Amino acid sequence: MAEYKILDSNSVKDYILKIMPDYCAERDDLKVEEVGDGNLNLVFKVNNSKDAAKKTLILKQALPYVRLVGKDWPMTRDRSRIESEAIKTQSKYCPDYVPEIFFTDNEMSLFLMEDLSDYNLYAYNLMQGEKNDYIAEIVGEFLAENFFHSSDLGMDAKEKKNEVKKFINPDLCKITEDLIFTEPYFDVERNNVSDALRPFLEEDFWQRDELKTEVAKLKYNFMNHAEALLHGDMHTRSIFVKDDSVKIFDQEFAFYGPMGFDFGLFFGNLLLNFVTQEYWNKDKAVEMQDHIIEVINDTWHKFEERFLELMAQAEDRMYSLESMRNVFIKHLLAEIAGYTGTSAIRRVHGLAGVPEFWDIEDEKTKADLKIKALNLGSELILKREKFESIDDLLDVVRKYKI
Ligand code: SR1
Ligand code: MG
Repeated sequence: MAEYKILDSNSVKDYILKIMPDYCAERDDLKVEEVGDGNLNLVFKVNNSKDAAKKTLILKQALPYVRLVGKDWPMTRDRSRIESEAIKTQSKYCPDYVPEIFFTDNEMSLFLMEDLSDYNLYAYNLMQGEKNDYIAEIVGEFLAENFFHSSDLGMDAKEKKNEVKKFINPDLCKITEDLIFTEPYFDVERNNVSDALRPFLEEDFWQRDELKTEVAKLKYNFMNHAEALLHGDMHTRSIFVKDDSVKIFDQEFAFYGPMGFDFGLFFGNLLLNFVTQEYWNKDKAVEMQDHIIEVINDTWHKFEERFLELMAQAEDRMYSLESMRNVFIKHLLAEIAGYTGTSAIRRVHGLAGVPEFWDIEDEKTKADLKIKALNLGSELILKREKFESIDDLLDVVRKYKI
């Protein structure tokens, strides 16, 4: 294995020829393009222009810093190991729902995986008014299988503790701790606050002391509840869709944390899409909002059905108790509501936003929709302990329909 160096389109060719000599006979036949548009890494698309039988590859390399900000924000390269390990672990239970990994080089902080560029990012589909009806079933199953099998409910206790160790991811968790659980609640430099939104934040949102207390509790739970292997960044642009296929990718934030957090990322980002439908799909905003509500409802029900089935078979007889199963689900639902709220709020004015807001040109329209998202997120956080069912949670969401 080579010593770490940052690759470019040219050196990727040398690297591929070295590790996969059979991939391409002539260096000039290799085509390499940097296609990364994320906040953290380099992503190269590699193909053999002379041999269509050779699959296009994606090479993802972690930089020693945050790409979005630059060298002033150093970042561990170990995230590359974590990402490939997490994908491999998740593929044990759901091989069809994560990208295939062909090769890993931890020294170079990179791995090679299948090319999914014929897929679409789920968030953009929804913004364009496109529905993917199978998504709820797949995400629900993915979460149920992975949460059960990576937790003490479905894994030997000693083995699970070793897994927790393997996925200790302090630097990436710190990003989440700061960007999701602290900064949006204060006037800090890294936030992205427009003049149109500032008065609401100063006079209202940043004054919400009860909300801050509840978010502090959610933050503490995030930092201290090593329950299951999480994706850690499972928003609607970490999910690719094509026809009836779904691929969940970008697992570099993976770690052992509370199950409700991944759900919260998915649902929170769906709600940003929900709130902005009146801008993106004026003619069918109501239809799309109903669809998003249905996706949340169906994802939860699919999860609940499969997870309870698995829990009933848990080897530890304490965990298969019916009373335990009921308490578990009730607690999880409240946690999900809380993390749905925090995940929506952080994308409104924190560092690293979402296309649902970026691309709205009129600042007043954008601020009004952002205020809606902040109020919806807050309400979910504050009311979370009262929810008895997903429908109770969705009743709050329905109040924000146009
Ligand atoms: C500095 S990283 C900002 C965000 O990008 C990633 O995709 C995560 O969502 C992180 O919070
Ligand atoms: Mg990401």
